[in-house]
Amino acid sequence: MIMGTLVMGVVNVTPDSFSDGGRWFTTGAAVAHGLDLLEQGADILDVGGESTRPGAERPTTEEELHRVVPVIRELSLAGARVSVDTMRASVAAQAVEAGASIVNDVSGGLADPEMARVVAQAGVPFVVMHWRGHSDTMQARASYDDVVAEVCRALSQRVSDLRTQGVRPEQLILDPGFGFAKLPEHNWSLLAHLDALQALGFRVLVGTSRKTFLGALGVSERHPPRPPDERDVGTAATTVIAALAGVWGVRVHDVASSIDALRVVAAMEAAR
Ligand code: PMM
Repeated sequence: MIMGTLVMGVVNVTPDSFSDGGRWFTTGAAVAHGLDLLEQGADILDVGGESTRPGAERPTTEEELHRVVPVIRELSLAGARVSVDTMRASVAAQAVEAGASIVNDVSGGLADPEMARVVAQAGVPFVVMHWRGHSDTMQARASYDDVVAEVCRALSQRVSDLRTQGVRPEQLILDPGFGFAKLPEHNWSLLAHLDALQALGFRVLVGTSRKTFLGALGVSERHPPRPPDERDVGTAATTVIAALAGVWGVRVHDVASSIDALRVVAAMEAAR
């Protein structure tokens, strides 16, 4: 941890994630990638078996389990703090059994009515992301009058619903859901107003890594939008913004550049 901000490294065990789909698709490759991210300084490894890119098809539960459980088991045995990125309660339960100590649900418990019960029983931290529907339809729902106020209101509603379902407030980590039912201007507003999210009084996770709104900067006739693997410098800049806002963690693909960015912030803060 640098500057009080944790770095969560992404381990996508999927054939089709938007930025790294297929690269770590076998158990061995995913575990090796996770160990590499730990070496680079990741505090948490976020293991997911379902791509949430717009338009992606969902794997079956069996397929998702087959993808993530062996990877979680091996990385946990190697001493890593692991989160499972899933919308399915049964996957979350088996992931926790295999060693995951955080559940990261991009639907914040909305996609599976059993999720709240599983998380309440497991007692582990629960990342609740702002979500308006599965990836096949989410961009059609990217309409807001005041995105910051509406995301804060929706997350507050999730907090109270989850509490009535037995999840304890200290388990909750809130995430505004960059790129999920959001147009570029919505993502920029949320990034500019992380303080509003922090003011809800919970830990906050920021997941801007390699997202489309970063690739769209500086586009001109001579410069087409950047592909995902050329968005790490932009991502590291958002890590600086998130750290200055005091967030709990950033979820990133390229751990090394965000660690460097956090070191810059820490050195600057130490000189104040
Ligand atoms: N984004 C993706 C997947 N999981 N989880 C959280 N909490 N926040 C996010 O912003 C988030 C997430 C999509 O990115 P990927 O396909 O590259 O993993």
